[in-house]
Amino acid sequence: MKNRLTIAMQKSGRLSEETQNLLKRCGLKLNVTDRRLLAHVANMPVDIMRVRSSDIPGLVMDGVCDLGIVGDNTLEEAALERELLGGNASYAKTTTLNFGGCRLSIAMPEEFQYKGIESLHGLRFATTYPQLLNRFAAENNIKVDFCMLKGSVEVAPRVGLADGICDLVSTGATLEANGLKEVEVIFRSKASLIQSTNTINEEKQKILDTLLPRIQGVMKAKESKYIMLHAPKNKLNEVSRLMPGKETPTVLPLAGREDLVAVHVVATETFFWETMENLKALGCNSILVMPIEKMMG
Ligand code: PRT
Repeated sequence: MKNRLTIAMQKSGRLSEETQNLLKRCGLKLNVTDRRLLAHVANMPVDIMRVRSSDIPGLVMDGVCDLGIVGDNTLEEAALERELLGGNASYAKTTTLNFGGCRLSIAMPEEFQYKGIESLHGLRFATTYPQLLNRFAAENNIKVDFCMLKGSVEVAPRVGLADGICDLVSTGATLEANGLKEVEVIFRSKASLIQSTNTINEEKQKILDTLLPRIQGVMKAKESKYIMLHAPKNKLNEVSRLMPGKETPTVLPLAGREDLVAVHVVATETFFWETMENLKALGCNSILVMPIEKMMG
């Protein structure tokens, strides 16, 4: 594997499909349908190591893998744990990816009288993230106890294992189904691309220099939209001001129309229905918002 770049990704779970899609959109031909831990990319000198999420930070920090895609929650917890144990916790965060969004929150039974962070002092929490919980407690001058659970954390208060929980939340439906209410968000997370701080050889660096701009290009394209519309010539300034992002619009003549022009722009920010309605109110029509597959430059 000396001259092949190794990327660690979650084998199966919430991040695995999005990670595979990202790599495929970067042009990597990967076949991860079998049970193999190591999958070879057919068209690039890249290997994909498919492991549990919690193993990814360590594999990158120890330089076993050159890159890893993992949730910030898992990464931060692992880094804090390594720092505590005096291990190597260094890595470089290359890009925050736009998937895997969630928050690590403290949740208490519905009937709990929450009167601010101090009302959590002395309580016991079920969690998979003791380091992040401890850091939050220390930053807020409270002391808390914890019991480590790697699954079904939400049931802990009901069975008398803990007073509350500290767990990941995305929609909040699981909390609600278990009679819990979110009282404090202690960490916000997304998936990230991380890189080992170990020196790599020239061959691997070349692969990295090709791959990283592609990953950034895919991410940028995912967030961007290509907008086309017809606008009244005398309203061009107002139309330009309504366009999201900082790109300068392209203005093109329309055959046989002196009063209208075609406006094309890449919007790097969310293009809201309200903006479309405001454009229409200015006299624009044929407003099209299209996804972009790849972007570079
Ligand atoms: O199995 P493995 O060891 O690989 O790791 P894992 O157990 O962390 O896997 P997985 O697939 O559950 O989660 C992988 C990563 O997805 C997490 O580390 C987060 O970065 C991210 N993520 C995003 C989430 C959630 N959203 C999420 N909602 N991870 C877990 N949840 C769980 C949460 O623990 C709770 O049980 O979903 C439930 C709450 O969801 P809502 O929508 O009801 O609020």
